[in-house]
Amino acid sequence: MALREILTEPNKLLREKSLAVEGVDEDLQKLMNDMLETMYAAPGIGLAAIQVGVPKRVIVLDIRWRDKSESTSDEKQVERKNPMCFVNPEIIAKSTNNSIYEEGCLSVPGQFAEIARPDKCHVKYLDYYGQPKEFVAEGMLATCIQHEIDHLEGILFIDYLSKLKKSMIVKKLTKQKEQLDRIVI
Ligand code: GNR
Ligand code: NI
Repeated sequence: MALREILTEPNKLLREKSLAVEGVDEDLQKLMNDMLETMYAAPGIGLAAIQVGVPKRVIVLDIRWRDKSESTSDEKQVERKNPMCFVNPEIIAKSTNNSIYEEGCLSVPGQFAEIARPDKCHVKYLDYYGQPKEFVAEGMLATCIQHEIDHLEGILFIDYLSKLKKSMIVKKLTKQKEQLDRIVI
């Protein structure tokens, strides 16, 4: 496994449409393992392949579930890893009800905004082994899957904000990048 570099806005690659994967082979499984390692290290709860510069329709997620049954006197919660991989994910149905979550994105560092999205979605995909699967995501998981599938279309959560808010964020990120470039030189 290896850590990969996460691209940040503004970056043309993040606006590219990712291509469907033909089938799951060892190389693609290695990509998914690297993406999970990169996501955990960030840390984040989801990652699309294009965020590490690979324009393939692959996403990984881990909405860690906290196990309260094992809580100690300190009400510590046991966090278990629950990695999920989705190849060629497609939303085949979504609810008309929306829910609002505060979203962030590893490609839009330090920026957060409340975004409304359908609160349930039915997703069709290939799993880590290339097996066709379907499931219904709800709540935070539904938001996260839609956020990741947006990446495959070159869409970022800031695209849902007003022009003014979005341009302020992009300006900030551009400045940050220019400052980083100066330090590197
Ligand atoms: O780590 C992440 N947190 C998050 C929070 C709310 C909604 C979506 C996300 S996904 C994000 C990681 C990321 O950028 N995935 O593309
Ligand atoms: Ni993101």
